[in-house]
Amino acid sequence: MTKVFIALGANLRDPVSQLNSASMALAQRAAVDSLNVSPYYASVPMGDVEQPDYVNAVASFETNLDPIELLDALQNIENQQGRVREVRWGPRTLDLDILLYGNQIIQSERLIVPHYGMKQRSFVLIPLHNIAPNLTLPCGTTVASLINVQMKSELQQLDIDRCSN
Ligand code: ROI
Repeated sequence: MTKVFIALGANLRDPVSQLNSASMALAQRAAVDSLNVSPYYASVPMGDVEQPDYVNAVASFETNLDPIELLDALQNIENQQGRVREVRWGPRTLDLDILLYGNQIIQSERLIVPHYGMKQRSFVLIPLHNIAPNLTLPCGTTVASLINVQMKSELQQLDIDRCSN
């Protein structure tokens, strides 16, 4: 079994419902009782494309899937939830990114892990820190050390009933 961390993001078609549905779909791929989902956060879109605010979260679970099987499973979930994304850096119904696959460093054509942008993104680091406060990345850096005051000001925790299983 390997512990994996997945970033969830959505900004179209009721983003909170998208994340709830995705969490339930992830639970079906996760080892029993191993799924953890962070609080949900509203976050201002990163990038220059004019688009609605995002809802972001991070999930972790234990899995027997190898990295590419996991990637395929995530893309299936995105597609099942009717993912539309025409514009690069544009809005999407659901984005599921592998942040971490155990302590592995993966650089293949389809998959780069750790996720390339995760060390700079408040909407990844803060929910990741919520569910794994003592986590160290494969490069040796702790998640806690990457979070600054500015990042905390970029997110607003949503006070809603989220799906935790
Ligand atoms: N911006 C935010 N705030 N959250 C995201 O999940 C997100 N995803 C993206 C881009 C377009 C880079 N911007 C984002 O893919």
